[in-house]
Amino acid sequence: MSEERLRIAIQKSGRLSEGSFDLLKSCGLTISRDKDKLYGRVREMPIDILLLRDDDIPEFVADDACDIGIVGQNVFEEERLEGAQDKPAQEVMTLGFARCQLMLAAPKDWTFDSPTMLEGKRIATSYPALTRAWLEKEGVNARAVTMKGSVEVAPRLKIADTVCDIVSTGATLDANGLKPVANVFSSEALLIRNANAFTQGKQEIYDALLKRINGVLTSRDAKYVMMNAPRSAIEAITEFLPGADAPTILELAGSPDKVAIHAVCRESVFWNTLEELKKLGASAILVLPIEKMMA
Ligand code: PRT
Ligand code: ZN
Repeated sequence: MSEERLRIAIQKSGRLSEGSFDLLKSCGLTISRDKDKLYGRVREMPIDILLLRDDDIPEFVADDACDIGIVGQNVFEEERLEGAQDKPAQEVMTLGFARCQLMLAAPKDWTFDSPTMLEGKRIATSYPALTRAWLEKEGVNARAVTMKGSVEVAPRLKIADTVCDIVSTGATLDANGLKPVANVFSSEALLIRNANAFTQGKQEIYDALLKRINGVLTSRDAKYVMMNAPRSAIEAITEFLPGADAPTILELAGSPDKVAIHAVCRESVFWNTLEELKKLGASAILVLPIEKMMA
């Protein structure tokens, strides 16, 4: 039986891998793969996984070798600006992990007050297209020098005056005597797809997977919040609940002045949220995780 299968490209190992595997797992997919192989097979749905270097993912998806893929926005946008493909892959949605920033960084002893300070300077980067686009937007005439790795050592080696590199905690810059001075591009993991229409079979698998991904993303920060509160405080509490739809209000037996309020909060519920709710008169506040959610 020839069954159509959707092919997904994800990073084999690196900073996108764990988040990509976790997302697929949260969608109820188990991937059987040999450790060294470049290929995985999903048991629950007709889906194959190709494990690649992140830089190859946009091209594999653009070329139809894979149908969809997960890649950093930084890599996707760099390749798009370079115009590497005739018909580039399309962005579907951001996925909320592998967040980082492409930052312009300068030696710590620089007093950096404006991008015009970069006029005539050499900037070492693995992202020359993104860097040039930013320089153009800022109206600065500087040179982007392409380096594939160890960009942060370039100023010390006098290869460049400054760098434009990916920053997450900032520890690497700090250890190399550099400080971030301007955000060139903010990035997170991105779902991309081939630009051509899928066959009906593939489209059905894609739609089913996308529904699950959406469900996972919306329930990730969501919490079910329950509390008791004075009837008079319903409005104030409802307004305060982060990202909540209309809450459910329930009678409390034997307490005509009090109600139970139940709500789904779609944004993070922090300790200070609970403290504020308490100030508004809420008591017996419970915050429960939501495992799955589908609109
Ligand atoms: O082998 P392959 O080519 O697949 O992987 P890779 O080594 O090219 O990429 P990888 O795994 O390092 O990163 C994949 C993607 O993760 C990147 O394209 C970004 O979208 C995202 N990401 C998130 C990061 C970081 N955080 C990050 N911190 N990519 C790189 N870094 C590096 C950065 O280059 C610098 O060397 O980490 C260092 C800075 O980290 P801090 O914490 O010291 O600031
Ligand atoms: Zn890479």
